[in-house]
Amino acid sequence: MPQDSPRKNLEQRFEKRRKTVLSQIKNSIMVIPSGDEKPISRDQNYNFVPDSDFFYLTGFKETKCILVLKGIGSPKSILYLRDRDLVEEKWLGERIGIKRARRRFKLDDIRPYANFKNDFPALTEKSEKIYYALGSSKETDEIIISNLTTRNGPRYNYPNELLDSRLITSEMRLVKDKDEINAISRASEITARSMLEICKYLPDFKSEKHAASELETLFTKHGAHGLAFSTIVAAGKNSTTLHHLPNHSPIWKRDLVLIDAGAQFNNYCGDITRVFPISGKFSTVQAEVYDIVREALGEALLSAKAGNCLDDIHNIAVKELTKGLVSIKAISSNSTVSQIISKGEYKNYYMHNTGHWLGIDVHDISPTHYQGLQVPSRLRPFEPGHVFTIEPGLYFDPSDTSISPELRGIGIRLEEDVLITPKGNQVLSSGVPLDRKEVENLMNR
Ligand SMILES: [Mn+2]
Repeated sequence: MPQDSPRKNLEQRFEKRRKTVLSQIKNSIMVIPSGDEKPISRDQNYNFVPDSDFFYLTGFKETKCILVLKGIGSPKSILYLRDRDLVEEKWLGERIGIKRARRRFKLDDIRPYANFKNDFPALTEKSEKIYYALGSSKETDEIIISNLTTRNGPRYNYPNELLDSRLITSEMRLVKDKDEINAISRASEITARSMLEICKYLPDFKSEKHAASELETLFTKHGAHGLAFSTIVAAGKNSTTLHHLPNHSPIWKRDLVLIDAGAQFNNYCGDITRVFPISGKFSTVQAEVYDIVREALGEALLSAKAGNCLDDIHNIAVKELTKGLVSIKAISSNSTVSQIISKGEYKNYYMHNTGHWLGIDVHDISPTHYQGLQVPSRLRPFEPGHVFTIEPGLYFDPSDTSISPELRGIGIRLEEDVLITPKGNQVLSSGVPLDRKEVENLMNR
């Protein structure tokens, strides 16, 4: 039997996802724009990134597109996009156009973008609900709102209810299919490999900014398509700022450097954090803090299995970190660990959650319901195919006089990307060592 072409397989995957949506929106319609360009200043725009749900359902990345999934009568999927325009394309690059899109996509209809506004009343006739995420495109917002707002409502034969389309897509996107797992694994591998290669050279770089650029160049060299988020390179006390952006100040010999970065592959994200000692060796106090965070990550990882949830992972990490805070006397040992936790005293040094879902978005979309009830996604039991990060940390403010001077300005975070499997879990980011001695060895290669 001849094999299907990769392109055809790809299109079947997106068609399958659209059919899953269509089976859930009987007598209703879903509208998902690819999103608008966002200006930096004057006539300059940020790099265009398509709306994640739009990408999930089409695999397509052009601006000014609208996917319409119509669950009224016989289910239909329609894509609105801009036709070819050779003058515009001369400036902005080639686009697919109506004719080629009809050949490529497994959609029921392809129509010109400009027609959406006039088509909208006919599209929604007899529809009960519109599923649409307000704010996803200004132009589409306006069309939908103006059609829904009437002084003589409720309307006969047209939808009177607007529901967030993400109620459906967030649930679908939580369990990753084989292709998605492959893409996240690639993004993670590229991130790990690049970090492994760069850490030895950290003492040679002029600044955090220089290190960040070199790391991003390695991502590209190893096949990344982009960045999952703004690269964090934080030297010395900058590591106590959770989302510190790299600056031009030099990296000193005594510094620890925290790198939290992620490559993007096929629009899927990796997200890894490691901490490297520039001198090649952690000081005694740095080593103590590092080992506490390492231990918290190791313990949390043991609980990353089907049936547990992000909250379980967080509670385990908090317990380990708190025990450590007592052992290094950052928190007084007059109270028990559970008392310290219930009073929240550890939050001075650990102020974030221990993980987040990972996917097309680095903080991937979280569903709000489970088995028909409103349930926060941190209580959602893990299932095979869930992918998330585990990232405990400890941060000692440089100006905190309640702790010993040696602790001040130390920030350690360690982060792995984890896939839940039928047997337990698989760490997708294992390419960079975690154990302190091994990290020191990397620096002294
Ligand atoms: Mn993260």
